Amino acid sequence: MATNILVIEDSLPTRKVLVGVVEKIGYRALQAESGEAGLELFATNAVDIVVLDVQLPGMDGFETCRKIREASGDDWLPVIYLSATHSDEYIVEGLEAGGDAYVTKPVNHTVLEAILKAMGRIAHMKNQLARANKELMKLANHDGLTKILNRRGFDEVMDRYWRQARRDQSEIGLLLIDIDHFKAYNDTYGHVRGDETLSAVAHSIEKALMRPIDIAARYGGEEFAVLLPCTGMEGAMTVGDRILEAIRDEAIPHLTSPVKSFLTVSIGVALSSGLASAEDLIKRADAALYQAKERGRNRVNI
Ligand code: GH3
Ligand code: MG
Ligand code: MG
Ligand code: MG
Ligand code: MG
Repeated sequence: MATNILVIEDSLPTRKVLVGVVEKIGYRALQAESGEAGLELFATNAVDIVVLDVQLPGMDGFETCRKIREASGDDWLPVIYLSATHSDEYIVEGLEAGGDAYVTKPVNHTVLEAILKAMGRIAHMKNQLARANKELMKLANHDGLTKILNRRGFDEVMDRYWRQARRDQSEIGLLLIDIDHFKAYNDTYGHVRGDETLSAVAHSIEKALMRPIDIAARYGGEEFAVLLPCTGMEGAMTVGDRILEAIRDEAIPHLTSPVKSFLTVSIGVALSSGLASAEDLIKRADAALYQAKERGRNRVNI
């Protein structure tokens, strides 16, 4: 991926020189002639490094740097000042405003080139770390076997949906799905087949969900959870029936099941309205699931 340098410099001749240095080392330059214009470009482009003139009409370089830091939040990127002012206090002020390097004008090409390359290395490392972090976050929130969200991922989404539902006074439907007589399944077909079947069930559940905001998670061993934001009883029951149907359609043989000769699940349904917390919602779905088991399994129960 190209390294994008945002060059903010009001003097056209100087800007041309700076762009020349940037392009010479293979980076791409985005140009702005004021802090305000620079911030606009910053908001709409993936910028890796900022080269920032300090003496600018309107907002000066230090102020521009502060605004860039505000706009990027936790996402750090190198900011290099260019300034004709050599005073130590000035340099300190600029670095305290969030800058990372201070190059005096007239700009020595070789020095700027070296600083850009050094900052480029740091920016590159930072981007690699950010990517690795994202990948790790994904791993941390997903189940290795079924590839759907795990309990931790579920808890995060639940937390988000719960707050959203409270804000706009909407309802959340929760389904807890437990495979019937799965211990017997493992005993009959072995754990490897058991694992494959768990993945198949996860896949069937996901296929039964129609909206992108509906999420499925592996809640525990052979137990799954489905969160349905902005959904009332009718909708939740419909999804529950569809999941039951999808797993029946798979017709995974389970000859030692006392329920059917193929794999079945039991589903407990609960709604958020009137409940004080997400924990209560889970408790309620769990109680409904328990009853579904008691009443003979292979069913959706409120
Ligand atoms: P019920 O109908 O009451 O739910 O009966 P059950 O046998 O499904 O329930 P129980 O809780 O007694 O057993 C759950 C089984 O699920 C036992 C466990 O070995 C199996 N299991 C849990 N996680 C995994 C897994 O990751 N892979 C495999 N193969 N089996 C698992
Ligand atoms: Mg200037
Ligand atoms: Mg059990
Ligand atoms: Mg079970
Ligand atoms: Mg269970």
